[in-house]
Amino acid sequence: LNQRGCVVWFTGLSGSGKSTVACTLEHALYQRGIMTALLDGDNVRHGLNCNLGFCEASRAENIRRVGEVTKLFVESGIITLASFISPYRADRERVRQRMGSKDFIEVYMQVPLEVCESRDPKGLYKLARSGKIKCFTGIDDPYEVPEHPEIALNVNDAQGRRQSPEAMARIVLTYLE
Ligand code: GGZ
Repeated sequence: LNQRGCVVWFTGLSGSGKSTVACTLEHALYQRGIMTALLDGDNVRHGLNCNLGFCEASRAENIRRVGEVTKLFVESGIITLASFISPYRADRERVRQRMGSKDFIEVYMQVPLEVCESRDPKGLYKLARSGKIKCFTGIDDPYEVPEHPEIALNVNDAQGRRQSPEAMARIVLTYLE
């Protein structure tokens, strides 16, 4: 009955697996009877942030609003999972400062662009390469790698094998425990 809130903030390229791991982690927390909230582009950019695009200022505003929403959740004692590219270090750091550092767990999806691009689940990289989408992160828009993330999740494990979303979620879970 004694649950403290915090935000687990997933950052990384499109196709790096942020939402998949966040969803897997949410399921694991749910099974332990822990209340969670999951915020990602799908449920935020269609509603709260439907007026925002992908220029630097819009991304900053996207992350700022999400940061404020996660703060409200965390203050209610909820473990909040946020899954956003959040490509700018300054935007992520601003959320961290707002939250109070101890409640902000930055999880960097350390997946090379080539891997994300080869997955291309929505065909967006293909569109970006052909110039049909402009300012696509990793192609013609920047991604600033986290310098001191609490957790960096590598595509491969120590033996060089691809890690499953379950294995990655377990790493975060162990950290939370
Ligand atoms: C990056 C874009 C873009 C551009 C549309 N750049 O793989 P997805 O589809 O489902 O996730 C991406 C999502 C990124 O939204 P975020 O709110 O996470 O971005 S940020 O944190 O930078 O504000 C991708 C899709 O939106 N998408 N255009 N130009 N991703």
